[in-house]
Amino acid sequence: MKKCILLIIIVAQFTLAYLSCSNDKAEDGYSLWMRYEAIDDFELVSQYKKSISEIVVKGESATMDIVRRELETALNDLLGQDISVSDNVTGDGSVLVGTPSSYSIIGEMEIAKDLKRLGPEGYIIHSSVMAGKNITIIAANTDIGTLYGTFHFLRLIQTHVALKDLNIAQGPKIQHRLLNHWDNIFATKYGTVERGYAGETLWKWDELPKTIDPRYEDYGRANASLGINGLVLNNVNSEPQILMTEYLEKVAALANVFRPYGIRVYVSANYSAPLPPSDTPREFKKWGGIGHLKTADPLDPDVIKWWKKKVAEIYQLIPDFGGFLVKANSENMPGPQDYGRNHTDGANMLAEVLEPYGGIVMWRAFVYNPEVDPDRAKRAYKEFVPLDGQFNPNVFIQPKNGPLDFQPLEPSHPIFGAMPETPLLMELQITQEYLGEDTYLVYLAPMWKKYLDFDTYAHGKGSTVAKIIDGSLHDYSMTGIAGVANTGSDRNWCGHHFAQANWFAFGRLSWDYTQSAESIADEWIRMTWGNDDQVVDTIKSIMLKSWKTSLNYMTPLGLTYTIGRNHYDPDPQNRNHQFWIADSAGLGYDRTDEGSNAVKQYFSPVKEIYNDIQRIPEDYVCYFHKVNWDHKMHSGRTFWEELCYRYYDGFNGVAEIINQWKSLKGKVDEGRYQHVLDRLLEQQAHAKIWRDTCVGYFHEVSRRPLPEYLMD
Ligand code: BDP
Repeated sequence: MKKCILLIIIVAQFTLAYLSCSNDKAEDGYSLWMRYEAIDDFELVSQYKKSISEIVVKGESATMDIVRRELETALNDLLGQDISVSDNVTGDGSVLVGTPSSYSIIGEMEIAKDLKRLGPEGYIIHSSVMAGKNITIIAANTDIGTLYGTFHFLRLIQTHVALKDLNIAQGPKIQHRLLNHWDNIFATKYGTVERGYAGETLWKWDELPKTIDPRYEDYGRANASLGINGLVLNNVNSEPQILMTEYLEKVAALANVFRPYGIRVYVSANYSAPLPPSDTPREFKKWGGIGHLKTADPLDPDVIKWWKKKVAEIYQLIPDFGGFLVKANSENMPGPQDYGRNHTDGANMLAEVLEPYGGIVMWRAFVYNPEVDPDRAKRAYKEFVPLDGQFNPNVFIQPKNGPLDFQPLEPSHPIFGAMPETPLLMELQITQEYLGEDTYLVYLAPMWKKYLDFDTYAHGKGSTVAKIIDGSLHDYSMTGIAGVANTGSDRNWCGHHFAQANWFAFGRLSWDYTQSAESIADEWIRMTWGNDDQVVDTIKSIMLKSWKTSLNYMTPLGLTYTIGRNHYDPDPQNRNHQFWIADSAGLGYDRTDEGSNAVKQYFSPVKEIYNDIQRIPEDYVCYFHKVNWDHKMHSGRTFWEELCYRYYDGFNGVAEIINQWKSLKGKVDEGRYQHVLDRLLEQQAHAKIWRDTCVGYFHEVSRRPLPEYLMD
């Protein structure tokens, strides 16, 4: 009988293993990088089973319950067998999770010394011996730290790393790692997520606070797996109603879901909130408020009182509320300048009100008032840099990565390095507003790395943007980074299956920006698509070339804004004389010392290099120079030929990607395979439109012949 049962178990195990590695398993992308697919390498599984025989999670809290649940589900799924959960280490192979306060023995161990320097969110994963037993310990100073450590530990298994002699100690390099949701609380002309391409907003405002969609929990979990610790829930073009009690109760309900995942909630506040409601439609951009005051002047005592009361109400409902994100005096949003005050007056008033509760203000620097300077690229710097040192300590200034907007590529924002007394929180865009929305496959980490690694020379060589935002260059009192979220109600969260990689990469880089775009891609692929060598190598190669590919058929050589008003189709004709000038002499925007002199906003030697057409990196040449069509490029081609070459190269790159993707048929699940292929084919058709429209237009303006080799 026993033998018979054993046989049944073995057969069942083989069948299970077979089923789980066959590629017709329906996958819809909902599980993201937490698929916990059963490992089909029996050798590896047996090694893992030796290191993992039981789970011992010390501590009672909602977060520790999540840790327990995550470890149990993940390990059972990955290893294909039930892992026992014990109260104490009973033998070799225990995975022990805890903090010095939940399990005092941890505090007495050697690793406790390391824990001290890792801060509240850091963790240690260590192969240890306890009471003569070989165990793996996941230790942290706080419960949240153990959750982060747990996800790291599971990542090792998901990516098939051996669990021998583990000695991992990590803490985040940046304190505030935030997603900015551009979600509207009411449906507007943009749909319910501005620049969102993955369905509707995740927040079901109508149902909250009574009904809690189980998806919120999954969202918290996914973000925690990346170390994201803050969510700004609503659009920077903020509807003032978010601050009404009715909505704050909804916000509080979301905060309750996210709290055990280490995530604080924030809201975008509308500066007009103290004013009475306006019945003017939003299209006219005349914002009213939710109050009854005649003014929203930050220096008016009644206005201050109004905000104090509002903030007290918020903290009553949400004791760990994060603070406000504010888009003021930008794109018709109201702000202190409407009352003759400046950004300092505006931000500091809110900061003072939030300060007693530990709240912060994130004041956006995305401003481009034409009265400040004829060159849009110079305006934010000119408005903000003179105010350095005048903001309260709990104010971040939040610029975008580049000075214009989220273009496929721009130079780094010159503000980085120029505000040593004011913490700068960099805003990146995860959603692909200017990069093909949910149609294009574009992996953004290589672009973000370019910004993070950019050397500003603010304090000489090595003054990278990363060192500015992590606070080490200027000794900032607080540090932060934000990504405009690309998530929505689509079943796979992000629209395009590959857009998940950008959410993942943003989180991973926020935690540790020293990781390479390649290693992050490697992790994501293994966790999301599988560990098969061919799958990993092919997808990685696709991802790493994808951004350059789209860049080349959209805005090569430092061009920006060749895109139409819908932010999707090409429309160079209507952008000429707006963001660059194209005529029979050449193409670009003269920002040298003979032009707008935007180069002056950078430090030496960057400014001299950008000023010199021979030395500037060619990727930025049209951004800083009006380039003569016959200018000789490094390739030996003329500028005109190079421009055409890039457009064609970009288009050809998509064809190459499609071929690579096709080689994976049968290697990845059919559902996701076909979904991605369909989008790639759509991308290819659109890339052709881009190439032909742009080359055609510049051909007409330049009156240069099309290079012959392109005619075949
Ligand atoms: C632009 C977007 C717009 C945003 C704005 C911003 O087109 O939808 O409101 O940025 O960041 O890129 O405030």
